[in-house]
Amino acid sequence: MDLCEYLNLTPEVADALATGKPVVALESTIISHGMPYPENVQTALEVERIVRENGAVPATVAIIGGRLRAGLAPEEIDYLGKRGREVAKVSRRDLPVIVARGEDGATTVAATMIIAAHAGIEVFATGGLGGVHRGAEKTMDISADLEELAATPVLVVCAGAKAILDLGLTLEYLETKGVPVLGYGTDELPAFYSRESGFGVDCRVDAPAEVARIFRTKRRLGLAGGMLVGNPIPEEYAMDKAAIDAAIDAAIAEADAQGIHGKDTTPFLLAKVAEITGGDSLASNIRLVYNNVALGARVAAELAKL
Ligand code: PSU
Ligand code: MN
Repeated sequence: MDLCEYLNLTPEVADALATGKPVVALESTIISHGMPYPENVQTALEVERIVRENGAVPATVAIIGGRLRAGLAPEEIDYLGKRGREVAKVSRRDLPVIVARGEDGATTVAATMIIAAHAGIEVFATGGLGGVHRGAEKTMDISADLEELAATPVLVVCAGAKAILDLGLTLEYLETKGVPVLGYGTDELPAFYSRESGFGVDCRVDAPAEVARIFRTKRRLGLAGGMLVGNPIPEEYAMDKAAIDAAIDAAIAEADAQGIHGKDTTPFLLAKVAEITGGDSLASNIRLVYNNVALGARVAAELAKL
């Protein structure tokens, strides 16, 4: 028995995969732990609409009642969004526990990649990636997302990573693990709320077809693992770097003071930054996700031709 025995696809996703139509996986931790209700549910539903508008079938990934799912009904998205942080945040190590107990889980980038790969979905779009946390030389807090990119053949489109992480160390880790990091229309890894980070990517790409060709070539070469595409937030929604950096510094200080650690760190920091910046960071966050899923759908459409 393998993981597929535990997996349910919606008829629409199953049909798209069987007939070679483009499909884009979407994660659910961003719904339950990454944004407040009701914006999280509105965003998740709008994201599915944008994927369709750009020519692909959306497959929101989660665990419901112990079943791995690719493709959710709107009521299930609403359920995960309403329960928010009461839903278990599920990364690779949490999968067996939640499945064995028949519980619900919101999947991180890592767990979404695992489920997408088993379903046969090659493209996954989200907001931000987990990575090497600032101070990781002491805490060893390095997201399992990075190991998953090293191991699992899924292309991840994101807006880079928030400065709650050490972006330089995150890129070093990905380099060590042999994960290609592409910049979409940029030479730099985007810093989530802002377009620039000062850290260079491996290669700049300027068209969805180019991204698709590189990913397909990676797989044909027999190289294990995934690939990362950093897609900068549209200029008009980018935030002032000084303001967002100050909010992030304050959030990290608060997390340290409260002794937040382990899987709680990222959700805590995300919520704190949103609180400190008022609605501003949430509005930017939503816009960059829309931008990423549109690109993901266009890349998936190109990949389907190769
Ligand atoms: N970064 C964001 N928004 C998010 C996350 C990260 O800007 O919602 C979520 C993603 O699901 C990611 C997870 O996979 O947090 C990483 O958590 P950890 O650092 O505990 O691996
Ligand atoms: Mn961590």
